Parts: sequence; structure tokens; C-alpha cells
Amino acid sequence: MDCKNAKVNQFVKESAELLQPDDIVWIDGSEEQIEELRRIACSTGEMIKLNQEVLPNCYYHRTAINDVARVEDRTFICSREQRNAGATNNWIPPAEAYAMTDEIMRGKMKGRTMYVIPYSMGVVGSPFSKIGIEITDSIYVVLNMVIMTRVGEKVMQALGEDGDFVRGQHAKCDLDAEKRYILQFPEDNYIRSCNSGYGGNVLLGKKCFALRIASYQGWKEGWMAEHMLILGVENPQGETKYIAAAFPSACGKTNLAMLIPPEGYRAKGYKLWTVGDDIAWIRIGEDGRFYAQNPEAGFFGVAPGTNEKSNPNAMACTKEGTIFTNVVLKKDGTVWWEKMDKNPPRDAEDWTGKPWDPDSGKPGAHPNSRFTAPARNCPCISPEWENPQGVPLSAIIFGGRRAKTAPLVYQSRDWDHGVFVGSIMASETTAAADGATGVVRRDPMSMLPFCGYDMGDYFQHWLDMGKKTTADKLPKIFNVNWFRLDEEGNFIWPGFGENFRVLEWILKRCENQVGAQETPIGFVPKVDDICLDGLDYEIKPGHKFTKEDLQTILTINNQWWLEDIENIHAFYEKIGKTVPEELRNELTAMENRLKA
Ligand code: SAT
Ligand code: MN
Repeated sequence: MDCKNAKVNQFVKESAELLQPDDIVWIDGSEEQIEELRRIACSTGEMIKLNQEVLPNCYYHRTAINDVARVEDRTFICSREQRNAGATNNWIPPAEAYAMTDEIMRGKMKGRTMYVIPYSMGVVGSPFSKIGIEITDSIYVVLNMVIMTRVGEKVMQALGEDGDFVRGQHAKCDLDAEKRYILQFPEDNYIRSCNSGYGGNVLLGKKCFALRIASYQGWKEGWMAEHMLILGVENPQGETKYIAAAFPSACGKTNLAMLIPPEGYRAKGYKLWTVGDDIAWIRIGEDGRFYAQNPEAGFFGVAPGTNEKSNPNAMACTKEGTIFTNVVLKKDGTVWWEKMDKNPPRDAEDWTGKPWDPDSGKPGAHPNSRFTAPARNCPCISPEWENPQGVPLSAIIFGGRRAKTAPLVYQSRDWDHGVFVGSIMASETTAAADGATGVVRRDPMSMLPFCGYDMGDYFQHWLDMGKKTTADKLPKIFNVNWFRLDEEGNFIWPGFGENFRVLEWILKRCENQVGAQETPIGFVPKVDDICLDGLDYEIKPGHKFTKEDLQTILTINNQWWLEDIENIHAFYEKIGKTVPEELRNELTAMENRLKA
């Protein structure tokens, strides 16, 4: 590929000087080139070609055993001032960070090929879009980027001779966990990643660019980069309303983004459309409304738990052109993971490549195993998903995985209170990041691991965005919790497609079509306003879900909330002085309402 952009050429040159590859290959995005890369990856064992009759164009990959999730403790925001990384991000001064990784990465592509991937986050040419160049020595990364972003020639054309872009350098090095670093330099538009081959650490367009760098850009430029799915709900009259929703990793964003409404709703003509499942870039349109675009072009979804019941649309996505990572590899060249069905294969290899005995008690697929599937495969992909203007948002939902305290759904009192609700989000940790799972941690707007600047400044940016338009144009803000447990640890709410019942209430609230009950934390549905028609769910054998159970998960327990408030105070203290006054006042006001 002939590159006329001097800044790109300079970046490629300086990368090659550091990494010293044998060869440099520019990714032009052509099918021939991609096919050739697949062939090479299969010849070296980096990828395995799956059964092409059952899974056309699908491939299999295993990461190193010590390299299966994002590494938050090795992820750094290298802003010039520590104050700008904030108290919740790890920080190294940029000069030190460059020098340290220069040492680690120098010469690490000797004997290897360096790939140069020009990619666009967002539809090429859309006002939302931003361009990146990723350097990598991993064909797995190239092939994933081809699915997850728009790559190649057309991107170089859009960049032109002088366009700017985010620089990303990835080198697998020795996959040494002690020398693994994921570094973001927000002021330099620069990303460095070394010693990893796992998705979120190495597909630099995703968390590193589209969230960490882009959140910083959005702060400076007056827009927002959020860890949110985007969906559309079409009513029987054919009108579609859009919702963006933030949940921490592995809390069901993909399932909610693709849910199938319960049968009664489908019969009436309701439909759900997927715009995105992980990231939303949000700008204020000329009409003053908030418009969201999905900057990605594929889904990097968690495999275990995905099945024909929980998410048939995601299953359909993975039937073609998909890369599977760390799942079970079956003898017949197809794949399996926990809860795909009730027939775990005998004779298969687990995610580590060893023969797997389903009775061993050990999972065959890694809990954070993934599929990388093109968005266009999705049966319910929205006709608007590539609209260069984005889609207008009626509502924003925050949510987490909470066994108690947070009710099924509540609405904030207004925008500022909604920002407060987002700022106090909490969730039990999952396998998507290294470390213990099931521990409650505060994860504001599900951005704790992904915000590229100070969290207090980020909250202020949310408040400021609300001031840029009139209250009637702002999306209404809600909080949901699908994960309430009974005393025996059973899920009280059925979740999955049944969550549509809650979306219906949310959209009715946006249209002023339904009342609510005011509580100390916000507006909660009256128990009769969540439609339970046709719902048939057993919380446990012999206990069918009833209106009383709904009442349980809609009731605010002041004592639980007051305990939570202690934790929120501590979290605000940790963020420090930059927490906006408005949010501290919201916290005090909530505390007073709870004590009243
Ligand atoms: O591993 S990723 O960061 O790409 C996915 C996630 O954790 O949300
Ligand atoms: Mn995510």
C-alpha cells in the first residue's frame, strides 16, 4: 500500500526502528490478503481452521495460559501530570513509561513480521469517526481487528495526506506477565501494549482507544465515549426509540443488546434492534438531542453462558466468519463452551489444548473465553447501526450485578441526579479482568477500568454535557439490577428476554405514559406497572415468580442503602477533591432522605 501521509510513514519508521522486524506488511483490507494471513496463521499453529461446512470462515485460537483477561493492575494512564490520571488509574510519567517499554520492546520483532493496520473506529467518513494505526506482530490481532473495526485502503484514503490518528504499538514479546504493560498516553494519542495476546489488551481500537483515549478526547472536544451497548425498541406503530446502557464487563451487555422480546410483545409487533454491544460514542446533534454511534464493527462477546435460550441472536452471529478464543475444541472441528447445551463433548480438547473430561469438574472453556463475530451477522442488527449521524437516545441505563440493595429498576430525579446514580454504580467483579470474582466494587458508569483521565473530572464532564442542551432533550437516566438473589442464592428476576418488560416501563417513563413511586433513591415502578403477562419463571423448583417477588425487588431497604452510603463516601474520598460539589450534595440529600 502506498502511504502518502507523512505522519503515518514516520510512525511506521520509528516503530520499525524500535521493534526491528524482518518484514513490514501493510493491511489493505483485501480478501486475498486476509485469506493469506489466515493461511499463514494456520500453518504456524497460531490459528486452527474450524469445520468449514458447519462454521464457514471460522477459526480457533488459544491464548497463553497466563494471558486470558484484561490486566487492570498493569494498565496505566500516562498523562503528563499524575493529577490528570486521577486516583483510580495507575500512572507512570510518560517519559519513564516510554523508556521502560522501549527497553522491553526493543528488537522484539526480530524474525517476525510487523503488520501495520490502518483502522477506523466508526463508519469511515462519519463525523463521529476517528482513525487509528495499530502496529502488531500478531496475525490473530490483525484478523480480530478486521472483524471489530473497519480496516485498510479506505481508511488511508479518509485519513488523507495530513489527517491525524491514534498511534498504537503492540508487540507480543515473550508473553511475560511480569513485563506486560498496557499504556495509554492521552495527550500524545499514543498506546503501547506489550507481552500480551489477549483481546482487550491487544485489540487497541477497543478499550485502549475507543474508551481510554477517546474518553479523554471527548472531554477535550465536548462529546462522550462510554462503555455502553446501544439498542432500539420498535413499537407496534413502527416507531423506534433508542437506549444506551452501561454495565461492567461480563454483566450481560451483549445479551441485553440482542434480546428477543417475550412472545406476547412479539405478537403485538414489538421488535428489538441492536446498534452496539460494548461501546457508545455520544455527541449532541443539531436538534439538541444526544446521538450515539457504535464505533465497532463486531462483537467480542463472552462465550460461556451464551446459548439458544439466553441469546439466540449471538449464537447466530457466530455461525460464520467468527474467531473463537479459549473455548472447547471438538473433534469434528466445531466448538463448545459451558452452558452452550447440556451435552458437553467427550473426546474434546479444553481451552489449554489438553484432552478434556467433562466430569472432571474443571470447565472446558475459560470463563472469559470469547467469540469475535461480525456485527452484520446479527439477525437483529439495526438498519440504523451504520447511520453516520448515530441514533437519538431516549434513555440511558446504568446497571450492575448486585445480589442485594439495588432494586430491579429506578429512575433518577433529573440529569444531575442521574449522573450521581451513574457515579455510585457498583458491581460484583467477573472473569473479564484478572483478580478475584464476586467482590462488590464501585464502578462508576462501568468506566472505572476505562476512563482515560481523572474520574472527578469525568463526572464534571457528564454534568457539563447536561448543560449543553435543554432538559426536555436530555435522555432520561435509569438504573437496573437483573441480579438480585434470594436467601438461597437463586436469581429472583428471570432476566434475559424478560428484561424487555423493564425496557417497556423505561420507555413509557420517557414518554410520560406511566406514573411511579417516589423513594429516597429515585422513582421506582408501582408493582402493577411492570407487565407480567405470560411470564412463566421458577425462582426455584416449586416457586413460581409472582407479583410478591416483583414487590421484593422493587422495595427499597433503607438500612442496606445506608450501609452502601458508607462505601460511597469512601469511594468519593478515594477519587478526591475533584468529585463535583453537585454530586457530594446529591449524596448528602440521599442520605437525608434515607434517614428521614
Ligand atoms: O476483554 S475486553 O476488554 O475486550 C472485553 C471486556 O472486558 O469488556
Ligand atoms: Mn466491555
